[in-house]
Amino acid sequence: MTASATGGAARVAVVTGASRGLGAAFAPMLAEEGFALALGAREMAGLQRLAAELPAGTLAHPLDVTRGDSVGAFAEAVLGRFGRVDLLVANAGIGIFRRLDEISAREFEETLRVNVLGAWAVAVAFLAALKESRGMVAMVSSDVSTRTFPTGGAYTASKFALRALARTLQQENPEIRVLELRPGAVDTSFAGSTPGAPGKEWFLRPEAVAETLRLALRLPPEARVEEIVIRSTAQTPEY
Ligand code: NJP
Repeated sequence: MTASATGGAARVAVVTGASRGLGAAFAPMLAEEGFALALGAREMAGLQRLAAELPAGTLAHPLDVTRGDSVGAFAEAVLGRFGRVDLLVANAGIGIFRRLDEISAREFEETLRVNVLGAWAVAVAFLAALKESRGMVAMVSSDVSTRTFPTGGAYTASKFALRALARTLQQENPEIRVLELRPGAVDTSFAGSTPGAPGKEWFLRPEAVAETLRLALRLPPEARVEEIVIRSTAQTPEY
């Protein structure tokens, strides 16, 4: 693969859930690191606003990770445009927080469909390209992928499952590197919250999580960082 096939960029990064929040913070960091970018989410307005601030050639394409046809069309557009993928940031995710006797089947199912099956579908769609480039998958999981709390049953079940998915993906594909990136509370629109709302002053800024991914990307290729937990110093450390 030549650099001209990637519009001059040596490496290509795909970010899912890039219309806002963490995904929108990963993108400029990755552009600074020299990646050409492919951004996916359902809300095109957010993707296009972000792409307008990024280098020309950034691809903004609709993506619903819960729909196989959408994942297929997205992967086709990315591979058609760039011909390679070096980094997949599987970041799209939702959070619905209710007690187990209050959450509906539809809400539980949607949580698993986005956070687990969505990440699986996207990873599989780009797997051949990632193996060819000996690339990296960063699964954006959570500090709660190893612990539970009341009202977090559906969400933590999805992130425990995502952790299992990340590890199995790694075991099955030694050519690539799989990172489980595990942020604590981050000031985004997550779970219907408002960025900058009162009470969220102590949350991590999304840019701090992006900087964490940057550290992992800058390590030598023989170094495989398997997981990173990053939390605000104001958050109680719970292991
Ligand atoms: O949340 P938010 P974050 N298909 O709501 C997209 C994890 N995390 O940035 O489709 C494709 O601002 C949605 O796009 P749209 C969390 O579990 C967070 O904080 O346009 N994309 C938007 O771009 C998640 O995995 C915290 O609605 C879909 C993005 O996902 C990741 O961080 C703590 C989609 C969500 O942006 C990013 O979440 C933690 C679909 N079907 C883990 N559904 C935290 N913020 O405190 C949603 O431990 N998206």
